[in-house]
Amino acid sequence: AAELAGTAEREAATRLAPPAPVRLGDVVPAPERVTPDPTADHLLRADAVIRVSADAAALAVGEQLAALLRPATGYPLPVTDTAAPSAAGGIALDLAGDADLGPEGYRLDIAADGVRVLARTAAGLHHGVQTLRQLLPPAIESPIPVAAHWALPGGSIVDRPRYPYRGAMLDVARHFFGVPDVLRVIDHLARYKLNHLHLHLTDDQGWRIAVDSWPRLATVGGAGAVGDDPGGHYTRADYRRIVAYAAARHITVVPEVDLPGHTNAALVAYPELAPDRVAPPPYTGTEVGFSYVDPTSDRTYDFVADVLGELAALTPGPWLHIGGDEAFKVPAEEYARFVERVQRIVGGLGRNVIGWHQIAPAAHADGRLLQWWGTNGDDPVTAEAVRRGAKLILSPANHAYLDMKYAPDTPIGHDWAGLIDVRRAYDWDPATHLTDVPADAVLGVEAPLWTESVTTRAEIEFMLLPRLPAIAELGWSAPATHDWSAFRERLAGHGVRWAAAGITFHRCPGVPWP
Ligand code: TNX
Repeated sequence: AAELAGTAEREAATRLAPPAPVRLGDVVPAPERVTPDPTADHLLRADAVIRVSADAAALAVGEQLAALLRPATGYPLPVTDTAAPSAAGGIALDLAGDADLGPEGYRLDIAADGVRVLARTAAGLHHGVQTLRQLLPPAIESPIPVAAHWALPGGSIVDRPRYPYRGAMLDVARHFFGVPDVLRVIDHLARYKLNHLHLHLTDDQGWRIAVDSWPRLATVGGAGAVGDDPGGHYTRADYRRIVAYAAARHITVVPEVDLPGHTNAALVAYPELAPDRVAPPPYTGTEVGFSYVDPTSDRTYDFVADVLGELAALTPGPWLHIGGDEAFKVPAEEYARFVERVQRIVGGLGRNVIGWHQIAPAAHADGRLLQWWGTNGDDPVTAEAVRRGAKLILSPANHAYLDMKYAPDTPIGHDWAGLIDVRRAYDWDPATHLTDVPADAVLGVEAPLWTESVTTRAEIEFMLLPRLPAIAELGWSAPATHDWSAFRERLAGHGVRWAAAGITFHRCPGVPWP
């Protein structure tokens, strides 16, 4: 009888309910296949249960879903790995689904009597949860309970990513950002289904990661920042916290130690690495290309092996980024020999090397990735490295550099690669961007945020949003979904979400923000 009453109650609620305020297709990045069923809207109930396959990683995704939904709904949303109680309903996260969903895909079914996410992996469930979250009313972002009709639009979504590497970079060297800021950036990545966080850990102005075998790198080299702003560094425990928080959101941390240039901070700490063995003064400006570690000294390679060895031990992901950009003072031959030797060190640590595309002329190493940040897609040196086996991450500076200004009046940022409004961030195709590079050489995309002029969390968010979702969509969504006018409509709804969540963003023109 109790069950019957429950059913009647549900039916009454469905009859009285207004339609779900969000449409099934209003998702960023755009899903591959969306099949709405307006008769199947689902009303999340106060007694809903989150039922998850009995698997630790899947249960962790279930707990995160509950943590996302509890503050605004005020519902208890218990997470269980046991069969649903008789009143079914609620949300199921199932490790099942067709093989063609791949390692990150998911299927989401929303029906009047329940919601189900199917995926072959916990990563797929995680991405499905991000979609689910976007389909609830924007008030779901509120940190405190809101009285709302928590409706989800009926139908199904089948979705998987276009590229396996979808990233963003945060430069913590020019300005230092503490662990809470980095975790917050990870949240933004997770929301848009990005799966790599590249941390630019070292540069002329600061060394930001503790290295036990070379302790002065962090204590001395990490002391300053651009413009005499406060420095800082991550302890090993800090870095582990970042890695674990990212991993829980199916994001791989890619640590970068920029070599052989961009090393003034290291030289201040250890003058023995400098070509003239003399400590330079700490650097707080924003010029590039003047510093380098001595590529002809064995001591330099001890340093590189120690630093990368410690970093590899702290980093579960397969990548170590060795920088390689703008070493203007190192002769080409010496530079190539340096990069080749460092590539061997990385290989010896069982990791794949990533470098900015300046490392292209060096010999190929197995699994090597070049991060291309040019502004002109006609780049024969990079194309040649691809013919020798390199794969690419695309970060074209005139589309994907989040430190570029949106418009001439943007209060912070650069313009050396041009102005990048959200349309410019969105309107390019990774598959055809480079001349004489086949589409299958592109592993994915990354949006770097350099921080010479970025000093606070709010400024990070201002530069990220709304451009990060544009790059995320290029990395995730099928080319057939690419459509600026549809994208800006979908994006517009996210402004309300960011506002509800207390996230700063740029209300740029060109997007119909409500
Ligand atoms: C170029 S992009 C750099 C960085 C600067 C950036 C500023 C790259 C690999 N090197 O050192 O921060 O421009 O936009």
